[in-house]
Amino acid sequence: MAGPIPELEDCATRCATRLCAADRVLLASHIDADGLTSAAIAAQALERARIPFETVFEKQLDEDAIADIAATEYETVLFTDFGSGQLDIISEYEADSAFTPVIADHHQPATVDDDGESVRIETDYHLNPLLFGINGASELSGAGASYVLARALAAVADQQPDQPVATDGGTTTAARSDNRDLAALAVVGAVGDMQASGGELHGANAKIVAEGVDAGVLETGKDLALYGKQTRPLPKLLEYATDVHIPGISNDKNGALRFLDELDLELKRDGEWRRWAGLTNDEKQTVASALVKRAVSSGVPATKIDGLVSTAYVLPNEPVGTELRDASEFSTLLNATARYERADVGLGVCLGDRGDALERARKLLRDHRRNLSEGIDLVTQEGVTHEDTFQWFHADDRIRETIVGIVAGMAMGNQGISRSKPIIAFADKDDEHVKVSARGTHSLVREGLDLSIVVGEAARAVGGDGGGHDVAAGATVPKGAEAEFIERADEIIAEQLS
Ligand SMILES: [Mn+2]
Repeated sequence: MAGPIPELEDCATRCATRLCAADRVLLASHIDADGLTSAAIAAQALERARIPFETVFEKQLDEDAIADIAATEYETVLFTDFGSGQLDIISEYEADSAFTPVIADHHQPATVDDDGESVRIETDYHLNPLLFGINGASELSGAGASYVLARALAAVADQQPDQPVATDGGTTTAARSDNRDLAALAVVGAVGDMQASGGELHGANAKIVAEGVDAGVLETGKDLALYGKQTRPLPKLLEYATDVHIPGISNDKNGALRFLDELDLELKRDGEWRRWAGLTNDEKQTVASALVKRAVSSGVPATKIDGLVSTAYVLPNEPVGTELRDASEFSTLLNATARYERADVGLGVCLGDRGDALERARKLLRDHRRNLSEGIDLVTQEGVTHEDTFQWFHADDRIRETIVGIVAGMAMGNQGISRSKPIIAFADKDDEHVKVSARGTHSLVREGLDLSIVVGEAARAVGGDGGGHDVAAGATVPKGAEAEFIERADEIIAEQLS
């Protein structure tokens, strides 16, 4: 049986064969939307292959976490959505025969320094697109790598003659499942890892999408590129859509209402605002054309207007009007569970728990949104301090360090908070450390801003560490080092934007 990504086939089969040889497996995964879907895919594949396993989650796979894993009785550990970057530590345990690692990841593999040359660390069961010429940032996620492994597991387990065939009266026996139904979760993971650049998934991801469509667990089509098509009431869908700013609608409650009112459309049903997913195709067309017309007439450039349409990934077996039906809303729901360290809840939802787990996940997302809006209000009311090249605020313990970066980004453009300067936020991490989060805009990045360098260098200058991306980065610094950090950051940003 051919897998979805030919380049990875041999490696995936080798990993799957190793897993099938194990008495039991410890499954360790990252806590975020991609890591949760990775774990859910791997868990279902292991179960269908009748390999006993237990699942653990880690926010960061650091030395302590790996030591804890090594201290368990498990002789085989499957790492998903992390492991590659920690291969330097993992390989030491492997050399000591503490456990055999099997890795399905898409992050940059760790290297060792050999006389000034960085050398790749060899390990037998390492499934990572980067080792096979496939881009791990844009073409395959951790969930995608796990899916490739799951497909191979189905094929390998199917060939094992001693596997008793399930006789639960179902039409498809678990042992014979080809695991293509797990493609929907792989797509949710990829979307959660922001791999749908330019409005759609590419390369290896696109091949997984095709398998999901074939298996009947995915539908794709061009649709409005707005977040919340399943769950947001129409006026909120338009008001909160800020990726493409449409004057008089985006961020404008009354404007969005007026725009809808002027259309010949039944806006409410049974006293409730209708949602995009519940509109007929004709009604969708009416709204979309009016939206494009408004964008054109208010001078939004054509390239931006193209961005109003993108590929939607729909999970057709989930009920209309729920987060779970839309890959992007599904991944947001999972991220909410991850952000508050409720991986158990996120995993439950991925595994099909539509009762308790789904209820809890929704509550976490509601609470998260409330925390964000309270955070934004706080920053806007208290204002920011303007340095020459950037602006900053210190939230102390009033905004959680896990969301202070998002709050900073969302507050940009509010009263007194500029969009033409980067913003840096501080929040207490623990008694001795402060979390630093920096956010910029794409137009600042085009002018030369690279916040990963700013935050990394300034943090290391004051005894901390950090990094990230050009447009968004973070660091941890010792408490009390903020003033020095600000001074260093000001110098570096000045150089970048000069
Ligand atoms: Mn990932």
